[in-house]
Amino acid sequence: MTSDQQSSASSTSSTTTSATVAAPRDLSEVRFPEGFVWGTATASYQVEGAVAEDGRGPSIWDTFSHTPGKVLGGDTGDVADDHYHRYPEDISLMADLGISHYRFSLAWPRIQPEGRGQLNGAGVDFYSRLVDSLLERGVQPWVTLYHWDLPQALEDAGGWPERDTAERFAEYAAAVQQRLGDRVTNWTTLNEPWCSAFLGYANGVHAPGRTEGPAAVRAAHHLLLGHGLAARALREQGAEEVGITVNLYPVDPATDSAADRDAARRIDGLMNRVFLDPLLRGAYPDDLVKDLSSVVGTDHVHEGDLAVISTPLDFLGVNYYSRHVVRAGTATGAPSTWVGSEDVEFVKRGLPQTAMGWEIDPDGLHETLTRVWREYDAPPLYVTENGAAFDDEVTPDGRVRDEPRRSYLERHFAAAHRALTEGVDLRGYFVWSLLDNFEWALGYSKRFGLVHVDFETQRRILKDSGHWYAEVTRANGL
Ligand code: IFM
Repeated sequence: MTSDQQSSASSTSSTTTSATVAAPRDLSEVRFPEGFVWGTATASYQVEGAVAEDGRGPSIWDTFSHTPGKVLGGDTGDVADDHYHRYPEDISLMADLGISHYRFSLAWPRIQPEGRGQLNGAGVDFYSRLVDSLLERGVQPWVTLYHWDLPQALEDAGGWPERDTAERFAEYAAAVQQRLGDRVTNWTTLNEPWCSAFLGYANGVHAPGRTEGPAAVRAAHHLLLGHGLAARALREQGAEEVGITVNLYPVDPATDSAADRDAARRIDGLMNRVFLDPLLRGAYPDDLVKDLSSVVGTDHVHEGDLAVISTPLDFLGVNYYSRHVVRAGTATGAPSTWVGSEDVEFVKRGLPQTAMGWEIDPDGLHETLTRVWREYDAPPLYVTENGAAFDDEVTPDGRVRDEPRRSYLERHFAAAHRALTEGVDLRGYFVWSLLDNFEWALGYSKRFGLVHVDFETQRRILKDSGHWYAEVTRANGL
């Protein structure tokens, strides 16, 4: 995107820019710009359940979670939060939280059970009802088209390592926008393509569970291509705001040695620049292409692909959870996420961690936002996910006193605000997650919600952090 395109994208958006955000003297003075978007996020397979209802086809996550040994405790998304049936109650909770936006994903196999062809009317109707109910309660729908639940039929045909999957994705995106585009203005093509490509096809901890490094690199390219093709199709059909969400990490070397600095460069390439550069500069980074040359060639990158992939964005979603600190080490021979850099080791710094074992590093959010803003010609940014899992407990009085989550969020909101005061055009923030839900390979063992869910009874309880978040959204500040 050129500077002209960027300023035109900015000027057509409904929210104000960050130019006038003053630096606060303390947390109580942290105020976000007028129109700042406050939201919560979920994803279809993590919350919906109802996997065999109303014509939904199987996804790779149904297959994977039903394969013994793949998900902790044998958990599956068969019921999850039963959001498919309980969405009216969940929308009431959103209203209690005072959020203006709800970020959710569409289950592609609910809409196209086989991943191609005619739409399943009952699946579309579900999302249509959801959108209508949100709008009735004054909550704007923020739709993600793909949050990892690929129709199994497409995986059977080769999955994301095959170019055809990108074409199928664009068709699905265009078809669904025709049905919901009269009420949905914000369209995110993909959530965290890094996870789909590298956790799904390189180390296999996510569906479809393949451990083929070269296939993972091809998958990353076809995810990007699918994004670009879909973005163009959505635009041509008049979609107002089109973007993508990537998960980014600052990557630091453990020491100043040349070997550790090179390890950090390589992981930054595989984690961040592999997506940011094609999307925002129209090219893969030279050093990454060189790093991967012994693993996979570039035959899968066709002429014109990068122009499609770098179709201008109206916004970029950034998901942030922690920082990577790395050193050069020795490959173990086990399937690795880090294709071609299997020798790199990840180092802990002894910081407090969430229940995921992720070190808590709010400065990393500030660093990520300012880096994207300064190093790339980026469109307006949104934090589309940030949040934390902790081992919550319901006390006998029916409360969840999750002070660690409240404090985590407060520190990250303050870090995002700091980026705003430095000129980053950050337009909104979505907390992950609205509800405790199916945390992928870790099943129901990790709770990220602002709302506690009893998975036996489906009873919901707004946690203390949720009550606090409601104050933040109403005050538009801390
Ligand atoms: O639960 C996930 C979500 O689906 C994608 N981003 C990270 C979250 C926490 O792991």
